[in-house]
Amino acid sequence: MTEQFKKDVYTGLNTPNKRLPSKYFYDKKGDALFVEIMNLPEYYLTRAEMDIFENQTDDIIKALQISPDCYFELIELGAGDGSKTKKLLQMLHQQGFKFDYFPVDISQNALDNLEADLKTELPGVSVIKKQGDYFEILASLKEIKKLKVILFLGSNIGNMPDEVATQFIYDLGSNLHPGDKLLLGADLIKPASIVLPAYNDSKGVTAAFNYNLLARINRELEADFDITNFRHEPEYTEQDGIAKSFLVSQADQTVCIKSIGQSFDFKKGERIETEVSRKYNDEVIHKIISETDFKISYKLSDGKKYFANYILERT
Ligand code: AVJ
Repeated sequence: MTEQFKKDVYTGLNTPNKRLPSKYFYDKKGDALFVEIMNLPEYYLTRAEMDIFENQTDDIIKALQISPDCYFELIELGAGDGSKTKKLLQMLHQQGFKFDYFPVDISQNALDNLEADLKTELPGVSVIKKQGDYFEILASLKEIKKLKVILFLGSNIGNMPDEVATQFIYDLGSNLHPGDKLLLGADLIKPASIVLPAYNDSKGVTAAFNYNLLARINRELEADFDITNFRHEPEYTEQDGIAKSFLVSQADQTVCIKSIGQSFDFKKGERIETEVSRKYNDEVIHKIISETDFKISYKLSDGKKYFANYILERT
């Protein structure tokens, strides 16, 4: 883990347009900050997707086209706290569907908490935790030729540039069989007046989430970033539909990262790109899916049309 972290920080800071991979936001501190973000009034994404899972649970189940007597595996990639999934699990259980729920996450801690929570809240649902890499786990599950429904929610896909997202969904398909389903959560393109505050909340939680990436490099790679010398800066235009977050150097400064054995110069105003959060419309989604072995079979969106869940079928 640390070796890969070192390598990624080294590569990212040695390119002319400095960047750091957003996946490193999520250490213990970052996980906690992200939970706070999901509860912020400005961060509409979680509530919008929750609206779909709460108010259109039946439609989701109908659109998945699974018959009540056919067993399936419900596999969630990046399960988190499972608050949205619970609505679906409850309804599936209530309607007598035969399934096991496989939450997949890199964090054993997140999985243990989710399991404990489901044990009390939905004792009738069978939960099989899978800790590790998404593709390794899917490859191991592919051997068992059971019908699969994959959940990839929260617009987590948005952290990937379109080519990477296309490859990711294609690779998911390689680990599935025809007829399997993928339920994909996607934040929709909307005006900057709504999107920007979601990445620049008034309490500064998103800024703290961004700064934690530097703090983590300080902690784990023995670096001496002075975090007060960087400022959180989000960017978004409705035109391209891509939100980005940066850390802007507030002065000419040099930072030493001991475990890499290198110093890095930052000019005043120079930016480190730390996250891409792509927003979607049907055209972008169709283009991505057309280059995979999936077809779009249904689309659900919330009352405000902020967010969509696409149901894709492996062809
Ligand atoms: C979890 C990747 C969907 O991009 O909106 C929240 C992460 N970053 N606030 C997003 C995030 C800043 C989030 N995703």
